[in-house]
Amino acid sequence: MKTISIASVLALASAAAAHYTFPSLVVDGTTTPAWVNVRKTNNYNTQAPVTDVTSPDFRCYDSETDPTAETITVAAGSQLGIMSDGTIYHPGVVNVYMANADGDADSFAGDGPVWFKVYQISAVTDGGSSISFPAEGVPGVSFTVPEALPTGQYLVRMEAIALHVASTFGGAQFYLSCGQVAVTGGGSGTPGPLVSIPGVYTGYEPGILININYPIPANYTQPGPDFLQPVWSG
Ligand SMILES: *[C@@H]1O[C@H](CO)[C@@H](O)[C@H](O)[C@H]1NC(C)=O
Ligand SMILES: [Cu+2]
Repeated sequence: MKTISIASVLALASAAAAHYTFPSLVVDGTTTPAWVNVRKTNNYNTQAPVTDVTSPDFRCYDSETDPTAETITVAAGSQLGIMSDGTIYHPGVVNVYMANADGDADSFAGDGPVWFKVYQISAVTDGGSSISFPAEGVPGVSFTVPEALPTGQYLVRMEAIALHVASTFGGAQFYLSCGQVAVTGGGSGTPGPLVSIPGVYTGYEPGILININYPIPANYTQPGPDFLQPVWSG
């Protein structure tokens, strides 16, 4: 008879619970309550990732929740954080995209080439002897809202790409959500390059379709619209 130890049951339970969502922002150092300033995602219960980068849910993952979020004010030049409901458990990388709502963020769908990248955390490689993921195991991320970002309402889309089973097509797991912010005191920059989401990835990018275990990648190419200008910082 095979006995199942308590330890193995706990290990299974924690493996199943190892996914995550990003339900909160951090504004002026305060973490906002879950799903108040972030549009509630379909996986608010399951925490399951998106794996189809062409799916409409790849944008804000809210096709089943029909969410309304409150738009929170953030000053250009200040720190904006995005928090998970636990930690970014899996090895992988992070991108944060924004899109100008050109009006009210409540009614802004984010269609078309309107998204630009404002922040990323990539992998660290050293020619093939090791690869590490600075975003692994952290509870959330924080970045500076560019001072040159024009005043107005925006969607802020968090994207954590888990790469632990990314060696087959569709294996990379995307944990994502969209917050709503009103940027004040902004500048007159022109954010870009602009991409559509979905559309920004095919799933075949070297940083998405990748075996991170063997052989150890000698280099890592962060997924995103423009290798030469990876993030728009104003
Ligand atoms: C590493 O660099 C080579 C040469 O530029 C490129 O073809 C390959 O896709 C890169 N690998 C990754 C994992 O980004
Ligand atoms: Cu997981």
